[in-house]
Amino acid sequence: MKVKHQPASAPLPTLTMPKLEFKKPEVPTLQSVMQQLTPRSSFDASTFKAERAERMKHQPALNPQRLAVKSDAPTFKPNQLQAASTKKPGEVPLMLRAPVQEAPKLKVFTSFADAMRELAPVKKLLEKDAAAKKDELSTTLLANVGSTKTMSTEQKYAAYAELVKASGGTFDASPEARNIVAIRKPDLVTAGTMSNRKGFEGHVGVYDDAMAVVWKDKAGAMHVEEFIANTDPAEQFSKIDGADVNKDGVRDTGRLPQGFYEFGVSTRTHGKNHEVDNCFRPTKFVEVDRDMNHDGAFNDNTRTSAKNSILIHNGGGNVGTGSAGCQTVKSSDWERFWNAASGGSNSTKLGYTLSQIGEARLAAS
Ligand SMILES: [Ca+2]
Ligand SMILES: [Ca+2]
Repeated sequence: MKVKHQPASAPLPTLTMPKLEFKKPEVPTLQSVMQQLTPRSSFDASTFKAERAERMKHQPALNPQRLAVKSDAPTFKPNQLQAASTKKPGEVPLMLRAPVQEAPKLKVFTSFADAMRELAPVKKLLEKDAAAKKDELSTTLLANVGSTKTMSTEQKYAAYAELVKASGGTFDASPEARNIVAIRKPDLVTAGTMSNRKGFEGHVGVYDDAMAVVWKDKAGAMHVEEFIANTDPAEQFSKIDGADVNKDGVRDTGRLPQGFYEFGVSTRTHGKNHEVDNCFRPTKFVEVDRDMNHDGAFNDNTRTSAKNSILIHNGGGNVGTGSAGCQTVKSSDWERFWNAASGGSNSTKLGYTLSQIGEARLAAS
């Protein structure tokens, strides 16, 4: 083939560059991440209200005389639920089996003093005639659980560290690492006074649990700060936030079992104005004991996942504990708690130990 020679003077063809469009890579925004982490942040208020009104219609009151109104839906034991959810994966997921922090089976102490006395290293400390020290924590609070009031900071540090170990946990004694330790006085869901607040009817819960933040600083000095807290769900919020495990149309309130859990600094979105608050959130999914027969007690032998919804947060407000299962610190103590707990060198992954004294019983049992 003969190539036609083009004279050098001929104009060169004009080349046009294809227009390049640079697409911004899709980096998740803080908001989109928060929406994934915090289901309530994506709430549409009107839908939420309508759904809640519908749910409330089906909620039996937690009044023992009205408990005769029972659902015909079968109740499941945890192993049955697990079998059901693993056998037929296409069906309604009755239970979410994600990586779960297993709560170890623990001895239930009858009192804080009992717990402390059983622990040999602490026994020595308690036997010492410790000089009475003024404690920041209200005396009424620790009256429920024995008292650390007369203990020195070093004794308290040792006592809480032992309680962490006795609860199957790992106490982090590295410099500036925080440990959160709670002592629960268990309550029925019906604890506290009754609220008639629209959409939040029910008992408001009580702050009768203790929480402590325990650490050693860089210089090796021990620190223990104690707070008024709550670790039990309250009826007025559990109706709104609990999961309906057996799909009988009634939400099954969940309570975090005693044990050792890993939490990290996080935020939560709440309220009608979608306020964003600091909180601690579990780093892995946790399981909770469900009140399947809605009598207010957690003796139903049903433990299912609550994903990472069990937070440690400000109880907020003036009435009640603000908890549908979360671990809440009384508002007046919150700022001090947050400053003590979140400033640690291990704040993204710190141990939360929940110990328990006895078990709440129904009047009839
Ligand atoms: Ca309690
Ligand atoms: Ca029950």
